[in-house]
Amino acid sequence: MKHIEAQPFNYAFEPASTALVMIDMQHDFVKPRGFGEMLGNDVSLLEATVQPCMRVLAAARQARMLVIHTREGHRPDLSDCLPAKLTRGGKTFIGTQGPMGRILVRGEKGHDIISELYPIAGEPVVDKPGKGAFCQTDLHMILQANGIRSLILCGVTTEVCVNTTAREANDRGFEVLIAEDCVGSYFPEFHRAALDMIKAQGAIVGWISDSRSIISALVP
Ligand code: C5J
Repeated sequence: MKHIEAQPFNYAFEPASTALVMIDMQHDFVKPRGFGEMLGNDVSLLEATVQPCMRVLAAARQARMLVIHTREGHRPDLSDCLPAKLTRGGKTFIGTQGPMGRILVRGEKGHDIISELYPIAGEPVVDKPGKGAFCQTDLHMILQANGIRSLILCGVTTEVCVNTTAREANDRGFEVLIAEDCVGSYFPEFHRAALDMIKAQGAIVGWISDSRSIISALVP
């Protein structure tokens, strides 16, 4: 058993039964000219997570852990995009043409994972229509088939897709650790509160750590 320095207390894990899940590190959320920026957000807050994510990804690959990537998005005909999601925010963006193709549509550049964190052979990519990575996907089956019991979460955004996935995972019986410098939000106050909620009440949802502590446990 290995341990990662974490809050509210150290996180015990076995690399063979732990997966790194990189959530939605897509152009549309992280890079200028994507969905996030079209909504009026400052994407530099998310870009700051790329370097620490790269270091954790490299360490997980070195430790031969299962690495899974997720992408939020929809079919080109938007038949899997609920009306509420399409119109929420008062203006329609999803499916419209942007500088990197149709917003959050599968197969478009904006929807794809940024080159710095691009999946390599053997790393499953889970396409999800919602915020949580378990909702209407085969993620749970992939984790079960690989004997996974613990998750390390990185990605964006802290209070939306990362938080929803952490809660879904916890309810399904997985141990969840979030790397705080590897997750980001357009709203710093939401980021902080979202992490505090996870670790409160004796890790009610999971643990919080950082890239340095995770890497030193994975590749001592
Ligand atoms: C959002 C996400 N924020 N990946 N998606 O709409 O967090």
